[in-house]
Amino acid sequence: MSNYHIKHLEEYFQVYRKSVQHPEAFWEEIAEEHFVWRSKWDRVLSWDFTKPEVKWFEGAELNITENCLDRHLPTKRNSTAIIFEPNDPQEEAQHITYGQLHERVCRMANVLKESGINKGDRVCVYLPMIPELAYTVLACARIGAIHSVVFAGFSSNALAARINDCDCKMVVTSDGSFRGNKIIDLKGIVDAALEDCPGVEKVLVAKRTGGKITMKKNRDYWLKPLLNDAYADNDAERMKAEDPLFILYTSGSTGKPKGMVHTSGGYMVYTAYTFKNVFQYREGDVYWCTADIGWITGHSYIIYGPLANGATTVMFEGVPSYPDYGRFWAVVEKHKVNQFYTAPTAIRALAKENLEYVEKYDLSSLKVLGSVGEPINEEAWHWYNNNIGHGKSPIVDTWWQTETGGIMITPLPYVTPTTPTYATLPFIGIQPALMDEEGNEIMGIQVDGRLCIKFPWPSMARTIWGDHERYRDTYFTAYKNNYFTGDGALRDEVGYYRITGRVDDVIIVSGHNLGTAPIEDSINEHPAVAESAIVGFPHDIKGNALYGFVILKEIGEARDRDNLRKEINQQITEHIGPIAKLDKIQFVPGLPKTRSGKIMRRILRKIASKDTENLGDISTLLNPEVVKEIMDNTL
Ligand code: 7RM
Repeated sequence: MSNYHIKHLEEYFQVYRKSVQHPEAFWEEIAEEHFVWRSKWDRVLSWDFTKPEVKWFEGAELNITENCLDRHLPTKRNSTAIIFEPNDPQEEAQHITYGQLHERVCRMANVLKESGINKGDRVCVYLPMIPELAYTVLACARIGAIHSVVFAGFSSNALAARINDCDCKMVVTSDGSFRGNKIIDLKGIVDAALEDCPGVEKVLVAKRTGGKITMKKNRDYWLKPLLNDAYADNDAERMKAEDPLFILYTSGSTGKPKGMVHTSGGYMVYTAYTFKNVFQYREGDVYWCTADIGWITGHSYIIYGPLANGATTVMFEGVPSYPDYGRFWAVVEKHKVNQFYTAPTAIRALAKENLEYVEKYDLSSLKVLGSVGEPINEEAWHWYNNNIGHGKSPIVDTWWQTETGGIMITPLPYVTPTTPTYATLPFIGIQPALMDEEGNEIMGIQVDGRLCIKFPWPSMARTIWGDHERYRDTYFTAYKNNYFTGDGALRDEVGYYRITGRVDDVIIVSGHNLGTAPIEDSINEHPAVAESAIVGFPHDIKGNALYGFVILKEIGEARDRDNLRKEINQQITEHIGPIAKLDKIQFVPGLPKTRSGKIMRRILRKIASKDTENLGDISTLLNPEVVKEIMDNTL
């Protein structure tokens, strides 16, 4: 039996048991048999959640890019590592082989070194989804520089804050980016940001749009000529397993963004192992994750996890709606995608559109469908299952976080029977716990509580850059000796987990704890509803009452609003009970979303409570304009 590739349910339970009973022996075997190390560890794991301190494979040396690139060369030099699918479908896709990827990463590594970047330096990467983004991230890892990728949709202020927080010496960017029919002047945004970033010495600029930009003398350099002049070979730096690999910022509910620090060895082992099993990736498959590399999903499941397995990974520059709403399915057909991984927000947006956009394409290559980022509501799940998977491709609803580095609770396709809205079972090695408000673990089945993790796993973030205390306070103080996720979850009668949303989304109405997700699910099942978000607002008698923001589908637009309100509440009463009925229902054109597609309930909560003096920073929203529109029409 190979513990590396789990193929049926008994095997899952058997390997799971082993992984929690003998975690060190278990992870040692995975690490030893499936990766190359320059030197072996002295100790598999040492940990103390009170400090908190976690070390995996201490004493070992490796380079993650040797595992992602060099070791595949003997067998895969001419196999495709990355398929680059451009924004414009008329532009030709690029099939980048492992041989080519290796060479380009080596050249980029040499460029970074010659530009004065040393091991341990921070490099900010502010690039669109073009191959240079992959080259840069991997080149940093190759020389031991710490990459900090900032999603290239963030504003200059947000960019400057992230550059300064970790003292980046360099920014790698492009002249501009293509997104749908828009061209964005990325270099202009970088120039504005750098007015406030005295520590940045050099800017390397990839050419993408050919737009007019200004190049600052002795600071800005075009990348292409540097790459052409660089040596095509580069000896990977020996890195310690616990050396930082990257920093990735994630926004907290308050305060400045947190620079989560991930390290090399454990992150590699866990992302590779989860990739193999969660997507049941087989030799020759084509895998596509639609996330941006600016998010953890892109780091772990476009770059590191797939490449560590020698997989073919699609990198898509565009958006789901360009040139029309069929683009995802056109790409699936074109590249014969076998595993497709996206977010519920994208699924809901596409489900709103005419089915003809789906039916035009041959989706028979698909074997596995994935979902990540927020709870997938039941209606979206069925739409995905019926129209994309044709009932034949299991849906893996994967729960995890920037902080966890890799997928934590998930079905394994063709292994774990799935249930809509359930992330199902913990991945191998993961020990979840549900806690009550007093900090006691809730045992048994058919219970709900706050989701914690009791035992370290290899890819957990080790600290917040420059603020270890905040790391401890945020994740390790609420529940002693546990990592607190910030999410609520329930465990059903077979032990499956359902994530009910951030615990700050729990609303207590007349003493009843109501999770937002099940109520939104119920609303979304109404045929006229496209999407919804509910929040609580103060109520004299109930403590809190529920306020729903509802986006209608086209068919709903023509309907009588008061009737719709009645029908929605009727439906909630049937699904959940009268306690979950909404006091107010406002029909809105859109919901305020973060750039990774999560609804910003914080803003809706303020609007519902008529407390709009201080909405906080809304500049990082995907659609700040919708906020005013909603405010002007509050009930
Ligand atoms: C991977 C990612 C993390 C938060 C997390 C949850 C929510 C993510 C699911 C989910 C329900 C899921 N990282 N979340 N996946 N909720 N079901 N399958 O999204 O750091 O950006 O966000 O996202 O609340 O804590 S993240």
